[in-house]
Amino acid sequence: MIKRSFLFAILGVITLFSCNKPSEKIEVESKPNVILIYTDDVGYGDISAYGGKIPTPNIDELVSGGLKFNNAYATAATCTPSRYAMLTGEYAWRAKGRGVAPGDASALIRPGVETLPSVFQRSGYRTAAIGKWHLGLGGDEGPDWNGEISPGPLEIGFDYSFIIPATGDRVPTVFVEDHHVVGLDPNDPIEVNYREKVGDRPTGKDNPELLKMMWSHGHNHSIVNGVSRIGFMGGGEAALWRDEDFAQTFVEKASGFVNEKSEKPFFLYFSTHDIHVPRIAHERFQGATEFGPRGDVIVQLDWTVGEIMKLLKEQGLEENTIVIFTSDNGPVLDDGYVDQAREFFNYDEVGGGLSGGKYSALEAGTRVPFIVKWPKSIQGSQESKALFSQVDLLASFAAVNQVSFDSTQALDSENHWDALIGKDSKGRIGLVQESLQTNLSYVRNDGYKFIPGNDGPDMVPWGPLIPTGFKAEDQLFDLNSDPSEKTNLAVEKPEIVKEMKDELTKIMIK
Ligand code: NG6
Ligand code: CA
Repeated sequence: MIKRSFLFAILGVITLFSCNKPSEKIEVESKPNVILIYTDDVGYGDISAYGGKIPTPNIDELVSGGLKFNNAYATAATCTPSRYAMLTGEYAWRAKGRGVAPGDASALIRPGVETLPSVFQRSGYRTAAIGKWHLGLGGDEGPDWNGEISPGPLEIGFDYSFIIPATGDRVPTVFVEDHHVVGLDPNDPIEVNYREKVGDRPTGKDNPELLKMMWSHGHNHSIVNGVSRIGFMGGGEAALWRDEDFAQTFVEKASGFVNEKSEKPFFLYFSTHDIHVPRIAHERFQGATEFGPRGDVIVQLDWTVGEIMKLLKEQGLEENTIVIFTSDNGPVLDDGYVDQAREFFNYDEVGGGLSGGKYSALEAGTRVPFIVKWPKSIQGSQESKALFSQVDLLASFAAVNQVSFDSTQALDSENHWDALIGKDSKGRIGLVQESLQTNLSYVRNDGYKFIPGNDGPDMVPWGPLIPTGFKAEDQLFDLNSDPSEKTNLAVEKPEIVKEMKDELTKIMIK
């Protein structure tokens, strides 16, 4: 009896795991390092190689030395669901509670869930997460800021982590390294509350005269480093970060990780704070452009990429390291602070001519810059029109490493390794985009896009001045001839609407 159930358990495991046919095996001794530079709120038109007005020579060098995608997507128009899907291979909307996470949220990805970093670990890589996290920490009770913070990145496939727990604009305003807040004085414990005031820090609402950057909507709770945040925080004085130091600190931590002596290749999930709000560049980048703080943090982001590439060069690792540069969602101008972004930029330019922006169902919400550089195997200055989703990184890296993954968990991840390295110009057949209030739309590689009719608001309700793309009636766009989604073809082409509705439904009930 025991033997029989054991056998069934083994069979169960075997059927649970699937191994997509790998396109190419990478021999152990030549396995490439992988750095995934995951930027925050960088729009399709923000990088100069994509037409942006702020020069980004270091990022542009990834393009001249690699492959630039024109049809690559984040899975969602906000951070948490995009990151969730990319790291797990499962669209975030498949379960509730994976929207923008508060700063005291419990871990959204729990131990035992299939993840991109665990695929790398099983492939013999050492792994690290450095930068913004925003996927919750701790068990059902939430994170214990004054004790051991677990589960977190280390429990889901990362060997090392140094993170902003949520976002720069949310408390607690401290770094977490592995399981602990960095620099915390045990005699001054941290208290965090998202409903009512705790601690004795002044707030942006009551003491705006203390601010170095005024809030415009939300963001008027505890003041730390002259910036009021979302949420209240008491204590933790010795551990507080300085926003100006984010970029430098993350580069230093990345350098420490890359330079570690090891026989193993590495996977580094390097998730920048730039160019999310509050946009407070280091003093040496303040005024670097004539376009205000948003321009300055783009320059700082470009510097960061330059430093990462320098690090690889110094170590002789440039040739066989895959560097992927992309963004978690589309661009936003006023996202809650008065930082002149609205005066110096407009949505048309930062979205590269696409409509909408962060939060939106329109293209600029999720179509993002996506660049892959790998000198050993990818020729420079290439462009790809392949339809690629960030959710596919997991299956693609599993395939090329010839490791199995749990496809019942990572059920939306497809192996598009060939598209990723420029050998396949088609990519996916279709992909789902998640926008505000978990509304879904669907894009196909023939260029059609379907936004189901819904009763959501016309504009993002709280202040960024971004159209949601929602309408009561179904919408169909031909992105090939109408990339800015101006002409609704739904009435003219009911058969395509029906087809796409059915396809989307099939994916949703998968
Ligand atoms: C919104 C915040 C915005 C930003 C966003 C998350 C307000 C009014 N707005 O709720 O500033 O923090 O959440 O951004 O509070 S994301 O890129 O991490 O998804
Ligand atoms: Ca974001």
